[in-house]
Amino acid sequence: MKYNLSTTAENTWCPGCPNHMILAAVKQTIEKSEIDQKQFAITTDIGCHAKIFDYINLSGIYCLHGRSIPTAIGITLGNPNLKVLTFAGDGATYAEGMGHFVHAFKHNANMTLVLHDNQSFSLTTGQPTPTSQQGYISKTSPLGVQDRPFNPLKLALASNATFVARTNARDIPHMVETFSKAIKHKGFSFVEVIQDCLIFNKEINGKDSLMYKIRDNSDIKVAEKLADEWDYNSKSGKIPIGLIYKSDSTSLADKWPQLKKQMNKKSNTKNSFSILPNIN
Ligand SMILES: Cc1ncc(C[n+]2csc(CCOP(=O)(O)OP(=O)(O)O)c2C)c(N)n1
Ligand code: SF4
Repeated sequence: MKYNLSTTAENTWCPGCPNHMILAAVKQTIEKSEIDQKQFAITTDIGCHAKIFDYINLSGIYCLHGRSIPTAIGITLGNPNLKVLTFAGDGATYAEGMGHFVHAFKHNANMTLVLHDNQSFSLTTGQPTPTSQQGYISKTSPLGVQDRPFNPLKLALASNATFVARTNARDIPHMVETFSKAIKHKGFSFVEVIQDCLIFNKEINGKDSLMYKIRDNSDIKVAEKLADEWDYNSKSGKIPIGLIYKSDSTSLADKWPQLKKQMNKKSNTKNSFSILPNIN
């Protein structure tokens, strides 16, 4: 299958930003999938991560801050045959979009959330997010962050997630492996990508030596233990990466006869997402 995933948009990510590697891994995942690129649709949030919208030649919607998940769910309802990917930041999702994040597990629509977690609202110059570590000094926290960070993986598991994974933005093969599993999952797959920001919240960067790869897991008790191993607060402890939890459960499309009927129809890419133009 031939792919044309690049665009001519000027790339304004900082040189060396791991977002470049996430983009490369997403492109490789799509090429490896052997699925027609017209069968993919994306939504992006607002933030450094969201510029991926301009750098990958896929149809989609560049959403309001915190709203990329419900928009993606809407796309799956409009055409359940599409492979829907959402790109969002830790600020966007765990702050502004938190309600949508939690409910996404409940709805369990067929889609993948790629969460670029750099523990900072980077596009707007480094304000702390819900996963920023205690003591983080920024323009809006001159005395250091006082609150404890929360753990999104634990929250996902407590919200009945059916697919929770974590990967490393500096490890392209691991991202490709993890994203490939995520896009095959029936239901809502959540992949948290641990990502350094080279400009803001630099003290939390460079955690590669703490990361270790796990085998695919489908035992909820083991998943809870794995999720508990790193508290987002410090550079101590171990950070498990890989498929933390997967279970089979009824997806949103399976619950609705109308969507099931649509899914059984042979997909026609002309009808798939043609109201939204490709960017080149
Ligand atoms: C409702 C709303 N609140 C705040 C903003 C301002 N804003 C735009 S991008 C951004 C930071 C995004 O941070 P994050 O989601 O962590 O992504 P990153 O830039 O780190 O990739 C903020 C606060 C906005 N556009 N809309
Ligand atoms: S500010 Fe940080 S996240 Fe944004 S492009 Fe630069 S290095 Fe990447």
